[in-house]
Amino acid sequence: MTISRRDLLLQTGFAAGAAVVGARAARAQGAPPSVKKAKPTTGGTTYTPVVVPNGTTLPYETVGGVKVFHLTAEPVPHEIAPGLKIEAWGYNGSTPGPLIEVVEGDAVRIYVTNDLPEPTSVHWHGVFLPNGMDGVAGLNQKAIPVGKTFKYEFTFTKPGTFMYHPHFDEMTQIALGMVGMIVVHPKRNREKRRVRDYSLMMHEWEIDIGTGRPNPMAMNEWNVLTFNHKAFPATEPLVAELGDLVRIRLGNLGPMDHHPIHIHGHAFETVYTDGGPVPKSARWPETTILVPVGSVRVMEFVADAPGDWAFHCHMTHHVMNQMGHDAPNLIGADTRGLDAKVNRVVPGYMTMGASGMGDMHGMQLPKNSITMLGADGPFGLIDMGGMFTILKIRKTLDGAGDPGWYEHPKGEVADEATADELARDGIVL
Ligand SMILES: [Cu+2]
Repeated sequence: MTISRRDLLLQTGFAAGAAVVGARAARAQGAPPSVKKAKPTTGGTTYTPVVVPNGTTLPYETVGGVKVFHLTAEPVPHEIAPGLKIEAWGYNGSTPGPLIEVVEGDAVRIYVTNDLPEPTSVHWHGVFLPNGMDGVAGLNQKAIPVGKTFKYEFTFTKPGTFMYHPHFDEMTQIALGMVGMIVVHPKRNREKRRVRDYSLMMHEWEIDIGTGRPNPMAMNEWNVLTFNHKAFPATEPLVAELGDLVRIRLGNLGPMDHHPIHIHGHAFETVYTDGGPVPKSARWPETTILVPVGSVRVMEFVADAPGDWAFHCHMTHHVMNQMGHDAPNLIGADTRGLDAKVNRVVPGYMTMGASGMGDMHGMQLPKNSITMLGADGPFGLIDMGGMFTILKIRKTLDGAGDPGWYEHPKGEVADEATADELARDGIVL
């Protein structure tokens, strides 16, 4: 039986759920509501819209068969997580910029207005286009002066996942958040399952504690790591029902860092890079994929195990926030004498970190910082922040929103061993 994409959408109501999520995110960002409907495009192709956790999709108008988009590059106040607000730069009130979502073969006209305090340009990373539309200021075009609007015109000739970013003062503009994703759906869709399609952009920031302006001069001391410019627990979960095909499009336009992104409970295959589709014969199963700077990796797998599965960068500093860096190493140190002395002038003082960093959560945080955020989970503290989110797989979902914590079947949660169990299995303590 052949099931068309439109049938799937009608059967599942997934598009409607995505629209709600997108609209809510758009309002939160002060951006216009996103267009999240599956709609026929050139050639009658329909597609399952990509869900952008914590983000939006760029609306368009069709004029004479051409999809017309408008990006405005501008300063954007942004909240990385509750407690940390930054002065970022982005597009259309959003950082990262809204997703540009089109279909293979679409002709587009993308207007770019520059409301930044300096010139800019837009490079369409990975897209095949005429040289003069490639966006490298000085090489392919004049930089877009402050206050001016430029026009890019080309046709998306190959399907895939690509990105956009400035190619003028790249170090500053990218570090301040001017990045975005592009999804080009294939003209012919062959998916036989319902698809949950997600887009996540990775980024790293240096935000000194108490400050709100990310430091573009940083080269190594990144201390805030994000998915779609949010640090856990502000990252919206990814959701799927058992049997769904999950596609996660990972883009890395961070300034300097590569990210080994790891999934729990499942293995995936990489089906696209920003170069195009990966042939079936060249795929292999993975649980971690390195996404280098300036790259896209698109993973696919079938959601075949219910639960709340961690999905995160495996670099341990990348699931920490600001306090995980530059702190003195006191692990194993006996600081009791020091504590007693400091207590004479600072009553209640206690040196943190002597038995590891887990005890630092819950300490009083400096102003505008997420030094040790973490989050309350169903079993206590989840002591990771930063580039961390949760894939929530359920037998059935009520819409595309957060279904809450997973309820484990009895006997399927690790817990303290009883004396009887230890004795039965000959474990001597
Ligand atoms: Cu990382």
